[in-house]
Amino acid sequence: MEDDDIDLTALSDAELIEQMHDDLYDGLADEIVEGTQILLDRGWEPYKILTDALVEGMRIVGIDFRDGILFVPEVLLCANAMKSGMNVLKPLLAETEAPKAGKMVIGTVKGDIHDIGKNLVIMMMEGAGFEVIDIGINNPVENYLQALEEHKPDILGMSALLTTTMPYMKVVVDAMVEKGIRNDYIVMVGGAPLNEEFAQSVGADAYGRDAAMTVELAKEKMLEKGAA
Ligand code: B1M
Repeated sequence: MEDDDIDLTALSDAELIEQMHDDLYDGLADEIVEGTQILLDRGWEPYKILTDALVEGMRIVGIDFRDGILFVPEVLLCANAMKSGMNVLKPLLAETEAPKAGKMVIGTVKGDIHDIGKNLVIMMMEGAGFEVIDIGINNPVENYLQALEEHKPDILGMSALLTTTMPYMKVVVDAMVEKGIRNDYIVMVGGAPLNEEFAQSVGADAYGRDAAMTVELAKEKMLEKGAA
C-alpha cells in the first residue's frame, strides 16, 4: 500500500460507499472490487451493494459526462470499474434454487453500445431463475429475429440508452408483426431514456424501469401467458 492509498477496511460503511463513488468516478477497478468484497464481508446484501455503491456511482458519472466534465475514455474506465464490481456480485445474485422461470433473449439495439444496464438485467433475471441468452450490443433487426428463431424464448428484451437509438425498437417490433410472430413473444424494453408511454408507442408489452422491476414484470407476464 502506498502512502496516499486509503485503507478501505478502516472506513465506516457510509464512508466506504462514498469512497466507492469516488473510485468508480476515477475508474479504479481494483478498489471497486475490494470495496465490494468488504461490504459483502460486512454482511451487505449483494443487491444493496449494486444499487447503493455501483449504480449510484454510475449515476454521478452520468451527470459529469452530460455536463462535459468527463469524456468517453474516462467513462470507459468507469464502466470497466463498474463491471469489475458487478463480476464479484454476479454469482451471488445468480444463486437461486428456483426452477426455470422462463427464457429470455436480450440485446442492445443497433447503433447503441451501452451494455451495463442490460448486463445488470441479465444478472437479476438469472438470479430469479430465468435462462437468458445475451445477443450483445449494436443489434440490427436480423439478429433479434435470428435469435428468436434459434432459441424460441418466452421473452424478447431490448435495451437502448440513446434517444437516437430507442426508436429502433419499433423497427424490431414491426418486423415481428410483418413476420406474423409478434404475439408469440412477450416484448420487454428498457433503458434510461425510455418510459411507459414510449414502450406502448413501439408496441412493447412492458417497460422495465430498472433491473428489479424488469424481473417482477417478467414474472407477471409469464403468469399471464401461462393463464392464457
Ligand atoms: Co453514454 N450516454 N454515450 N457511454 N453513457 C449516456 C446514456 C448519456 C445519458 C450521458 C449523458 O449525456 N448524461 C448520453 C445519452 C444522451 C441521450 O441520448 N439523450 C450518452 C451519450 C451521448 C453517449 C455517446 C453518444 C457519447 C459520445 O460519443 N459523444 C456515446 C454513444 C456510443 C454508442 O452507443 N453508439 C456514448 C458512449 C458511452 C461509453 C462507451 C463511454 C459508456 C458505455 C460503456 C458500456 O456500457 N459498456 C457510456 C456510459 C457508461 C454512459 C452513462 C454514463 C452510464 C450508463 C450506464 O451504464 N448506467 C450514461 C449516463 C446515464 O445513464 N446516467 C450515458 C448504469 C446502468 C445500470 O443504468 O443503463 O440506465 P441503465 O440501465 C438500467 C435501466 O435503464 C434498465 O435497467 C438497468 C438496471 O437497473 N434497463 C433495462 C436498461 N436496459 C434494459 C433493458 C431491459 C429492461 C430494463 O429489457 C427488458
